[in-house]
Amino acid sequence: MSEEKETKAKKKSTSIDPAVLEMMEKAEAEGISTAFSRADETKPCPIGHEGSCCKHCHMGPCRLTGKTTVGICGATKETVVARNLARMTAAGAAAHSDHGRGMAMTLLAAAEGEAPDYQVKDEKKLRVVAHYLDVPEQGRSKEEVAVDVAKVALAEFGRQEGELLYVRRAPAKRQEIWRKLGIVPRGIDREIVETLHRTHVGNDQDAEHILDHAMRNALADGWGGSMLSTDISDIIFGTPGPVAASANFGTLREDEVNVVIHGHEPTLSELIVAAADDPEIVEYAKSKGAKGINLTGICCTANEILMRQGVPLLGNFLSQELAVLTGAVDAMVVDIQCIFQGLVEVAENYHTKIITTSAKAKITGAMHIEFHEDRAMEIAKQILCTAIDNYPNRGKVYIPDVQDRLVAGFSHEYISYMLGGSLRESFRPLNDAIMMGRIRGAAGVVGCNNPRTTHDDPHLYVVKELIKNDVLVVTTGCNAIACAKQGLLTPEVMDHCGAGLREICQTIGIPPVLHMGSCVDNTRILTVISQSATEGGLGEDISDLPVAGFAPEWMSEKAISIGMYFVASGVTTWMGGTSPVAGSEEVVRIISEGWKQKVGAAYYFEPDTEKAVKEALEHIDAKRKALKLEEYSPKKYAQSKTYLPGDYFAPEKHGAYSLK
Ligand code: CUV
Repeated sequence: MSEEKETKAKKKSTSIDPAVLEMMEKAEAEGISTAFSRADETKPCPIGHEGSCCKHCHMGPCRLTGKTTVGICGATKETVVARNLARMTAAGAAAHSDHGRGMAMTLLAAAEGEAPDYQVKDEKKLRVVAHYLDVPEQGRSKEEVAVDVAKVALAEFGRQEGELLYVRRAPAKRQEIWRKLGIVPRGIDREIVETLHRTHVGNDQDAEHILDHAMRNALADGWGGSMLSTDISDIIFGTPGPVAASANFGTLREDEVNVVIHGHEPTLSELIVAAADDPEIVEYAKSKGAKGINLTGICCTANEILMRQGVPLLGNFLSQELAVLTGAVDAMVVDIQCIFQGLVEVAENYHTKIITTSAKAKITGAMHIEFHEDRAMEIAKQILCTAIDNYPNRGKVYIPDVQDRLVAGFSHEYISYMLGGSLRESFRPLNDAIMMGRIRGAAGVVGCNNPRTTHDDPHLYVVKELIKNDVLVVTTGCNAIACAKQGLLTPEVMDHCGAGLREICQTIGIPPVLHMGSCVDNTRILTVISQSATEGGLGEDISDLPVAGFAPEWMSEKAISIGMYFVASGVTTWMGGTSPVAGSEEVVRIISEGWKQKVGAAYYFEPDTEKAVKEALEHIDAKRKALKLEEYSPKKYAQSKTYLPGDYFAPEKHGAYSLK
């Protein structure tokens, strides 16, 4: 291949996002290192990559490869691979659950009057959550209830015995399965600590046994820390309902102070959104020559403030460094998780201030303005003023003119409301549509970006194929952002979905791809499927439902925990990319065939995206058959519009929207 052709092919395989490709060219021309270029330069260690490296003691690391089949202690490949997967689960669960703990502490501080900038915004949800947590609420003020809800929530982290209270939100049959297997999570922290204990040298050395506990640990995340996080965020900031917004680099403004919010928690970002509306702050921005303040977001903190405030999305995980390269970002405010240390180095070439804000996460070389909830608004304003002061330091600005529209904000409360109206909120119409075969099934498509694959390509492929095949898609995290950037969260997408699904979506008035929020909000999906399972007509348990899970471009340990709690809850899940358990066929068997027997669902790592979708559709059809539902026939509800491979719904393909 000629050099030019090779470069073109390489560029094409980097991303399907035109704005990202444009910015990549700029990075290359300026010789700036990004995750994309570093991924090219750094090959993953093949032994660690497949889970066969044990570095849990200082006799090693033992690399179980070639003739070496056991570690110094005698640990087998099965044990080592299982340990590594369990530890990934623990770290992922710890990250999400600690975020949940933070939300509970904010609620407590707010209710006790120690965080005056926060209030209970959604009292209805507070009272519903009180009921789940056995907190009496009748005849009590919302503050009284909130104090108790926060305290009970915090106690769930330190619970030593019994069962997490939210386990009762799962269908009865599912709870029985967990009890029979002895994997009902006790306390959130306890399960995480126990995973670390069991996987310390010389403890649990039976792969299946290690992995049973990994499931318990993941369940503590899904039905514990993460679910509490979603609920309490809704209580403090409001339960989302549909909002229209826009996405991609075109959400940056040349003539306004651009503040990019990146990370995961809504606590500070919500206040930044409020502070940006303060007339004094706006005036201050004007005094520096800007027309105003423009907020746009990256990763899950962006999803949080999109869902509740309609703040636009700049991009997902792999867009973070490229955002700085525009020269238009006056401050990037980060809190926790998914933040590249590389941002600081990129920012050295531009005027952008990278501002870390969490007491848990500093980055060498970044500015640190620590966030404290008792002075929340004051700090939010201080951060905005720092960005405003930086506006006059801008050099040349380059913003790709790429932007698409989106509709987000589909909380489970809203989904059930739109299905039945306020008097008859229920999942009945959804179940009926599935039973009739108009909707073939449903799938959650979630998770990160990973520079080891073409950015956003597997995400988009999976979603498009599913809706074309009459599968309703719910999305969160970086998949949701990928969908947003390519116009998949718009009504126009209806033309690209199967006729049956289209008919239902048009009747109910929803898009076929529902943005349900951030990664902790995957628990909204657990709630939807639990309610769908208990509604009737589709079996009695989550594992009876014709549903599937996907994380086509996962990279974080949180995604491993999420995938695992979906499987342990009964949803067969396909993770994309290469497998972190490929080092042991036995572990691969345990988490697929083995778990199918145990929990009624399999955990697959499948690098071939087409194959994964095909298998998932077969799985959905098999579930339909087992339920004795009408056989799904795509022809029954008129012909669907044909979709051509490579036909992404990029703005240029269906007419660019200008929202400026
Ligand atoms: Ni929490 S965990 S890269 S932002 S989805 Fe995006 Fe979502 Fe993965 Fe991180």
